[in-house]
Parts: sequence; C-alpha cells; structure tokens
Amino acid sequence: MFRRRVLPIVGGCVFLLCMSQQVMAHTSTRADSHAPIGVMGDHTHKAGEFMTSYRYMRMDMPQNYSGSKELSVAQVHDQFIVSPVDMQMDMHMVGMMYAPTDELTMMLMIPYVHKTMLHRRRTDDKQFRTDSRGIGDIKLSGMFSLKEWTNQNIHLNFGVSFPSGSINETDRTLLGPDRNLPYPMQLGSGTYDLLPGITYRDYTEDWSWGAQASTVLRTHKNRHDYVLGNRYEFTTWLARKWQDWLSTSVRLDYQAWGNINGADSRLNPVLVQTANSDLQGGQRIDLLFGINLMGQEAKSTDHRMSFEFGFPVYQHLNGPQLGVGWQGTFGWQKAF
Ligand SMILES: [Cu+2]
Repeated sequence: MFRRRVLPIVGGCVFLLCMSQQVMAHTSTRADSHAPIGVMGDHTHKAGEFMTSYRYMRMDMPQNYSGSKELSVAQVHDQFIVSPVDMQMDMHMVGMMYAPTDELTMMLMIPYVHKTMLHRRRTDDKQFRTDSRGIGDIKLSGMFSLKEWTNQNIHLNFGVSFPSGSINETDRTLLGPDRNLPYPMQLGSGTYDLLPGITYRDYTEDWSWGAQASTVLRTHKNRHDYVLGNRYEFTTWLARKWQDWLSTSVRLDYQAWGNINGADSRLNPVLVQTANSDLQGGQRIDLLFGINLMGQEAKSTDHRMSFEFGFPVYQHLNGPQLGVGWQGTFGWQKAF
C-alpha cells in the first residue's frame, strides 16, 4: 500500500520541483509562507510581530489493529471482555505568537479537547459510550532562528508541555458510574514534557517545501505512577503557490510513540485494551493534502485560512489498538 500510494506522489512532486528553476526571495505575503496548518511551530516572526490563531482538529479512529493487521471486534473479544469500536477526538486550539527579536519567536498553545469512545461488550454485544472533555496540556515554545539565506531558513524549536490536562477523567463504564477512564480517554499526560525540534524551509518563485523533526520527551512519572511513551515525528511537505493568496500542499508525516511505562492502579488491564499500558505504542505514516488562503487587501494582509485533510498510508500498532481512519484541521491566523 505504501509503495503503491506514496511513491508515485513523492516522485511526481520532486520532478515538478526540479522543473521549477526560478528563484525568488520569499516574502511573508504569500500563502505558502506558512506550512500546512497541521504543522506546529513551522514559522518565525520579525521583531515586534504578534499573531493569534485558532485551529479545529478532528481525528476519527474506527478500526482495531494488531501490528498492521485489521482486527474485528469479535477478534478483540477473544482477548478482552470489552472492545473499543470507534473513537473520535475533537480539539479546539487557541494559539498566540510573539517575537521579541528577529531571532526568537515565542508561542503559547491552549487546547480544549473532547474525546468520545464507543465500546461493545462481549457478554451481550451491547454498546456503550464514554466521553471526556476539558482543557488539554498547555504548551509554551520558542523558535530560535539558526540561519536565514535568501530563500531558505532553518530554526530550532524548543518547548515545554505543562500538565494542565486532567488524568482523572471519569464516566459510566462496564464497572458502574464515575469509574476512571483508560489512558487514551484522559486529556493530558500528567507530566512536564520537553518539546525539542528543528525546522527547515526552502522557497522558489512558485514552490516551497520544508521539513521538521520534532519530539515529545517525558521527564518523570505522573502522580498516578505512569508515564506516556516518548513521541518522535518527522514531516516533510511540498506546496505550490498558484497565486499569492492561494497555495496547495501535499505532506508526509511519520510518527512513532512508545508504550506507557508503569501503570495507573485505578485501571484493570485485563478488562479492556485501552487500560493496558503495553498496548499503547505504535507508528504511523500519514499522507495529507492542504490548502492555504491568505488575504491580499491592505486591511486583510496576514489574515489566513487553511485546511488540511489526511489519512494513514501505513500504521503498525501494539494491538489490539484503535488506528486512525482520517484526520482534518481547519485553521485561522491573523498577524499584527
Ligand atoms: Cu505565527
């Protein structure tokens, strides 16, 4: 599947990029001067600039996997008396950026998360749903400009994720009302996490591309004696500028994340996979398509709207575990 779907697209994109020889200094007035909206910390600002943003993200996880193999609910029931059937995650995220100097841009991101999971019981095949919602983990980051050439630039990302998201979410489960929800339904990590990364951008007159490597490093166990696995991500994208106000993009994103270390003693790991700390890690490659729109009138300059939609072309999960079906992001950004 990976070779059939991805390689022709990447090959085509590289060919088109090579065909486009004209070089021009990039300006922040073109739609693709920001990466696809699903990429965080992709750009820096000039000294004194301020930017606000809003993102809405949705992820649908409709299928159980073990490794790369799809599992039916009946197959999950061979191991557990409850099987997840479907999970959705909605996130509203407010962001603020400010650049005290040309070299340093600060960024604050405040998420509001809603998670919902549908399950089926082995005993009577009845379904039940659990919900959690609230503020997620707030992230404070800095982007430090390492080098700027005429058409390329590179910056370091560094941030801290604060344990503002709850790890005490409860709902009615098989065991009764107000029972602790399993790991994937909690709103935060419960830990202070470090967020180092590096980002590269390159522009020609009508094209741009970039790449970013980023990680989430956990620093300690949370107060319920577990710690989520580290997360490693590499993404690369290619954007075509059709007009200054319009660009489209294609992006590949690789993510790998570890199992949970330790265990929350309030959960029963033999009841359901989501409460088992050994069934949480995995890796995935997503293919995503995006559109960036940017206002060009004097008043609406630096007023942006973006969409990105994608789906996995490869996933390998420590299962049984729910895998991603698709994800989408809508974003609005305004710089001052
Ligand atoms: Cu910005």
